[in-house]
Amino acid sequence: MDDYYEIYKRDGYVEIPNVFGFPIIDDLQHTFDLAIEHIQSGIGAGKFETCQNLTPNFYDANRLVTSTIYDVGGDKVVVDICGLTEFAYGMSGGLLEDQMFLYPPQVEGIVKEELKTYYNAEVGAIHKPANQEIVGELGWHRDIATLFEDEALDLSLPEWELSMFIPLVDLTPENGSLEFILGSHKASREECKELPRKVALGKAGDVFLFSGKTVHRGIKNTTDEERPVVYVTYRKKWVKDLEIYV
Ligand SMILES: O=C(O)CCC(=O)C(=O)O
Repeated sequence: MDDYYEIYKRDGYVEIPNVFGFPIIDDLQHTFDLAIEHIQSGIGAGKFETCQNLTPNFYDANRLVTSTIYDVGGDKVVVDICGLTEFAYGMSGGLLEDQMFLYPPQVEGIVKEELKTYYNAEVGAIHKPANQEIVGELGWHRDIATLFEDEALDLSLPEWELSMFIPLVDLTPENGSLEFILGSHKASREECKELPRKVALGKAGDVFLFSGKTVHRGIKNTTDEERPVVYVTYRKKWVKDLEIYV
């Protein structure tokens, strides 16, 4: 087992440096900018229908209460009350379908080891606005949709979902990084209270890989620069992402 995999298994979360070079980060930033500009201007102009088919996530119940979901050309765009915009719109084609992007060697081995076969990769992105002073942080949650509405049972099962986050800017404690509870992929909500926490502080080009079971939250962005992130979620094909696609 390599070192990154060992950390992933222990903490449910690992930071892997220098996975993507600057031409790729620039390309992602360009794609991201085009998509978010289309989304934000369309929302501003009242161009998109809102659709209310977000299903409550057992591990992130607040999401349903605090989000508005727009239909942008058939893709769901989730806008959270704290201004976070999560979207798959525009995040396809070209580089985003390249196997070297979806499965960089440092990540591919871990994904394969965890999910074995019969999984796919979906790309999405998250825009976090600047100057989030008044609004709150995205609360602690797991990304998985529960399989059996039973936390202990879900946690005892093999992995069915992992995500690779790719910050497009260097992350600092101020600009809206993510915070993880280490070991929480194997721990109940109660047990999580005793576990150590870590704020992910990667540079653009680093990635962080975490289990869908790992409890995490988004931190406020108090800087005056927006915080863009692209992510790839690896999921067994028999699981539906109930949170967005039902
Ligand atoms: O981007 C963030 O700050 C939070 C994202 C997050 O927690 C999620 O998408 O599950």
